[in-house]
Parts: sequence; structure tokens; C-alpha cells
Amino acid sequence: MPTLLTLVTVLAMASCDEPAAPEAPRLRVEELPPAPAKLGFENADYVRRARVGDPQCVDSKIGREGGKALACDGDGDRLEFRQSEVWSIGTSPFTLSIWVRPERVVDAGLVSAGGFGGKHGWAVTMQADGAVRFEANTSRGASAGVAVTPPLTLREQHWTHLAVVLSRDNDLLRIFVDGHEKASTLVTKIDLTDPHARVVVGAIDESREFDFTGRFDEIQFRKAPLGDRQIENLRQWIADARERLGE
Ligand SMILES: [Ca+2]
Repeated sequence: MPTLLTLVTVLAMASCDEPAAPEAPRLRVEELPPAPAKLGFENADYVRRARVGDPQCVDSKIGREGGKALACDGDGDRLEFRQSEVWSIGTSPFTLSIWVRPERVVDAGLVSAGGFGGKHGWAVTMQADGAVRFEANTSRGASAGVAVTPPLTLREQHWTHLAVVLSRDNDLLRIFVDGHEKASTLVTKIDLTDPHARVVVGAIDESREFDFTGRFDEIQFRKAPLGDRQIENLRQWIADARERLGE
């Protein structure tokens, strides 16, 4: 009978005979263009200042090691902050990148600055069928564009990456789900910033009807669209995160 030690030795020797596969180049999130606005939820002080209700910072494998995500309980939890120069879209192109993991798939706000129910501004929301919806409205309450992904885009207890990307070369807004385009629309070239609206994460305005239950991580916002090459990098980043998550 071979001893355990000899078995281990034989296995180790057998594996030495295999030519080692060249290690695939690893793309990191840093290789995406820098995001001037980034909510990684590692800064508990920041979350305390911006929070309404009692959202919690919980362990997360999405971003850096030992990182945190924001957990909302669906009962008044949200973040709210002023639209800084960075978040004020105006007529700029932009990219909004979000990791989201709903506990319950219902009508709920994800990230918005006005924009819901005919209000001036823009909103990214989850629908009760799991679709993700972008909508924007003019200051006169007219629609500036709506894009809706297929049902079951978001699933309960499952992390999904969303990228909402607006190019002002062609006014095309695209929603990428896990790096793949799932919806698009043209967005009228009007000022999308309601200066009175606050950026809200996990809810819609002051309404208590559309509170989100679940987690967010790595919310990033930049006033530039992602190019094709950057979307490729994004897919690699998502694949790396999935590997860490084991999903
Ligand atoms: Ca994080």
C-alpha cells in the first residue's frame, strides 16, 4: 500500500510534468478610467454622514480585500447627498457603474437625482419583474429618454453589475448588464440636472414606497462614456469579482 506521503509525492511529480499554462494577464479596476465619484462603502464615517435610516456597512468581496458593501433593509434606509459638480450631469456624457444584490425584487430606487415620475433629472430603478430602468425628464416634465432591460435582469441574493453609459457623440444611452448591452435609448440633449434634487441611493426622493432591500457596492460615476476597450476591461473586472464571490 502506498503511504499518503508517497501518493502526495507522486501527484506532485505528475503535476510537474504538465507544462504550466501561461498566466493570463489580469486586468484590475484601476485600468478603467478613474472615477471622480466612488462609493466603495469602506469609509464608515462618510456613510454615517450621508445615511438616512440605518443602512449598514457589511463585509463584501466585490471591491478590494476586506472591503464593505452597503446593506439597506427596505424600511427607510438610503444614502442622500448633494449633487456636487462631479454628480451634476447637465448635458455631459456619463458612466454610472453599480454592483447590486437585491434581497427582494420589487419596484425600488437604485441611484437617482430626481428623474422619477415625470420629475426633472434622472433615475435608475429596479422594477418588480427584475428589469432595470433608466429614465430622464426635462424641467418641463417631458421624457428625455427611457431604457428598460429584460425582466429578471436582477435576481434575489445575486450580485449583478450594471453600467449605464451615455455618449453625447450620438446621444445614445446604453445599459450594460455584467458587461453586456441589454437596453438602449436616445437621450435628448437637455440639461439633466435638477439643482434642487439630491443624489439618492437605495430609494426614490422622499417616497417610502420604493425603498430598496439588499446590497450595493462600488458605485462609481464619471462624466465620460466607456469606450469599447474599457467595456472589455469591465468584463474582465466583473469576471474577476465573480471568481472571488464564487458565483
Ligand atoms: Ca466596497
